Amino acid sequence: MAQNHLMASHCMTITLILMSTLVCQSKLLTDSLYHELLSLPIAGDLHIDPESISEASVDYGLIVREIPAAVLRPSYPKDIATLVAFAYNESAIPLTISARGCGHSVRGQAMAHDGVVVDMTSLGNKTTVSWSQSLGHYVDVGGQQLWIDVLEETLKHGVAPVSWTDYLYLTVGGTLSNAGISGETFRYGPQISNVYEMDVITGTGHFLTCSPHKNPKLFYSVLGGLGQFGIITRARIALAPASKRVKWVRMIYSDFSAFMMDQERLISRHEREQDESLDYVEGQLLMRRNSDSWISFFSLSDQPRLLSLVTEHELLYCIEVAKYYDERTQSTVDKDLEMILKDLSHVPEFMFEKDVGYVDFLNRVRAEELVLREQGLWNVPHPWLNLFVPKSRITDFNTGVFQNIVLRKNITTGPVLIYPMNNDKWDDRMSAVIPDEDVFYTVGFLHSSGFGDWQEFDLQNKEVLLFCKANGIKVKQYLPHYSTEREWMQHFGPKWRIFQENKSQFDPKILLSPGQNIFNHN
Ligand code: ZME
Repeated sequence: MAQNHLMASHCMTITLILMSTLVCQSKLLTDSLYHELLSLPIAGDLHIDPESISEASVDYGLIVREIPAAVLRPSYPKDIATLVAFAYNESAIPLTISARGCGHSVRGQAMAHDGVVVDMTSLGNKTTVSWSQSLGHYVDVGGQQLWIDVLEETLKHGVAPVSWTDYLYLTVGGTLSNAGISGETFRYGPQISNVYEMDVITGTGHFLTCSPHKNPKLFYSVLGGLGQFGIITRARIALAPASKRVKWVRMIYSDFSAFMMDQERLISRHEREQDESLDYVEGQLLMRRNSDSWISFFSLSDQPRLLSLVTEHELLYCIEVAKYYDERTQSTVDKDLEMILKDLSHVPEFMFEKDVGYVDFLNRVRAEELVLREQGLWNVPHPWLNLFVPKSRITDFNTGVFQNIVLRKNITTGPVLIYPMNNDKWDDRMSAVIPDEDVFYTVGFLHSSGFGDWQEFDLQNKEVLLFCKANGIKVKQYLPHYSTEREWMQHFGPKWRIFQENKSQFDPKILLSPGQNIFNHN
């Protein structure tokens, strides 16, 4: 072991000498910082080669670029604690630290300018499914693990998590630091509402287990905490018996008010508490301009009349629902679904149904990814904007944003998601911020900029936010991106004081996740 560390340190020293002749290093990266890092027992897991550095300098958004001093690929969670404890206790130079999973942030949230990016994926997969009298089935997974791997492992035991994101190649730590939302959220709450316990390395280098009963302040701060309080190395997640197949339905609306009323009915308490209710409710804005992002769901024989309807109306709205089933429920699922959908007001003859495997459904965005990769349209800028819009203003939002800004600009490529969820499935003690109405919509502009020209989308995003501000529509950003403290204070509203207080307890030296730009405004 000691030998290994010496060897590794030696290698790093040589690389260092080579590096300093190759790249223009930032002023902060003094020899003394490297000298100190090298003396740590984790020296062998620190990387400063150009490839490691440049990988950690970008994210899925391809909009911001921040160059770290080094990348840590920990062998064990305690290696992260060693790094953070060094940064907190010893480092003469302020050393920021960011946990990075797959780097699926879109505004540099997992970056650390002149700091250390912890490449969590080096920790690998370890999944333990357990059962207890009080909790039923649950799974312990590393913060670095992908949800697709959690799904695969839990299915071996006939169980699975109940709340998902649309895309499963994201890490557990990453989604729990935000919220983790999808079509299941209306019924089961976001992913952060389905966590029993976590192991967290705080900004002081302490390795703590937290839950609603043990270190509760840390538990509630970390969930939706944007990486500000600690690094999640383990999460214990609620499981339920897994389904086998899915009835997957899309219904088309030309009238926004009918669309909205039906969507709200489908997520209402009355509906969701029926035993045989829907498992998933989402929705999308359909336009000719972004038809690439929605047309493939429909059969070739249905596509012409859909394209003709969208040309006639310019804007269509689509409600997408799913009902999960297994051997036990397959004989009744069609009848149950028919009951749930029977009085809806979609355009007549514009309901489309598919029957797919459970994993194929949950992993549906992966199929889109593979197509986009094939076309060279995956690793392109993603100037995404995700908003939570209070229900009371969603009609004004439709008029001002969808019917005015979006149609007039006519630049939207990629999906535009719109679906409602229930406030009572969120826990206000957690750091995640939502509007304070019983029902609010998520609206996601998942722009893809095929020509590398993201600025025009950014201008549209700014116009949308300005419209909301000017009209008093109190939207909250999901996966928020702000650059001033004033905006962050406004974002957190009444939670700001607690958020700040928790910061000073768990990361008093402001070392963690600097890429969020919340506390590091000098
Ligand atoms: C770039 C891309 C995003 C391709 C498909 N998507 C998505 N489709 C549907 N829901 C999504 C999504 N990305 C997040 N949620």
